[in-house]
Amino acid sequence: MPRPLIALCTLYVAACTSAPEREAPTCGTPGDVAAAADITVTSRDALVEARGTDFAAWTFDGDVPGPVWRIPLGETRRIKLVNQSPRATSLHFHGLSYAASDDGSPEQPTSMVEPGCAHVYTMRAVAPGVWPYHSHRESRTELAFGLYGAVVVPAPGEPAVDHEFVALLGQLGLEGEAKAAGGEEGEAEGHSHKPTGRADDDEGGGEAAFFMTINGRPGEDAKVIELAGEQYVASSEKAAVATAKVGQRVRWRVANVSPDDAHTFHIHGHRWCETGVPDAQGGCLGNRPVIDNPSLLPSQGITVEYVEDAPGTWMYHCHVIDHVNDGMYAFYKVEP
Ligand SMILES: [Cu+2]
Repeated sequence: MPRPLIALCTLYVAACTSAPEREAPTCGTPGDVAAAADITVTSRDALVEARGTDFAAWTFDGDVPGPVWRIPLGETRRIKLVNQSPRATSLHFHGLSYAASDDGSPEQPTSMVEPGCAHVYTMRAVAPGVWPYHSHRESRTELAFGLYGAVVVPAPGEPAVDHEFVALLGQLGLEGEAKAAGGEEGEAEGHSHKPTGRADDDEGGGEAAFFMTINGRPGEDAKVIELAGEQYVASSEKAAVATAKVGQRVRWRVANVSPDDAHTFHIHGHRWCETGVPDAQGGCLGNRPVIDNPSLLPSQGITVEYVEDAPGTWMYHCHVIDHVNDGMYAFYKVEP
């Protein structure tokens, strides 16, 4: 019998004689389980293939990263999180406007979603940008094991582009730490272990997995996320390559979703304005500088835009070389 039940039975002997084997979840917002929403997302554990191993990830909708949503400026979305994982999870949004009760942090307990429960977060897009979201129960571990995604709020009047890609710079696992992680005293059964990333992480022993990733995969297994209509779609094939043609206008939505590390975003053979797109003479609006390797601290995002002028197959990557070695790179092909 789980320890919490034993404790409960000590207090409520009579009740326990007829109590069911399993504790019913105590939901912070029980009415939200059946509530309507514009978007529904499910947290659940899943295996994610990375460099030939199955990484035991914590996910939104079964993959890493979770969905990328597009919300027009000024619009509101009711986003429902259904928790099918064995531990409490939440949605905590950057950059959007919301009531404190939808913060998705332990300080707002009704916005934390226990296993088997649901919560509807009401989010209003008030500022353009690429904004990460993540579970905020234990953010460091959750970001490292996959519980993140992003919201894109397009700037009003921004020009249509031929390709809009998303690149979320993150990781799978916590380098050098996961192997030592073990059960936590006092946690309820069913979520008593910290993840190691190995598919067999209940068995003990072996090397803990760790990768630096773009869109949830190390380089060899690159995943491309591209806007198709009003939806961001992730590639399903292995080693996907982002593609464009000379003369096309290309936009990247880039964000750092690592818990601790700063990243940069560099595309070989390319450069762009810190804000906006270079004019015909290569200058930038307001004399802002031309750059090719912006820095992103954790949970910062940036929009990159240029008119394609460089045929070839190019690597794009974080320029912290240790991160490249751990997998934070992918490829971009420009046709003439
Ligand atoms: Cu990096």
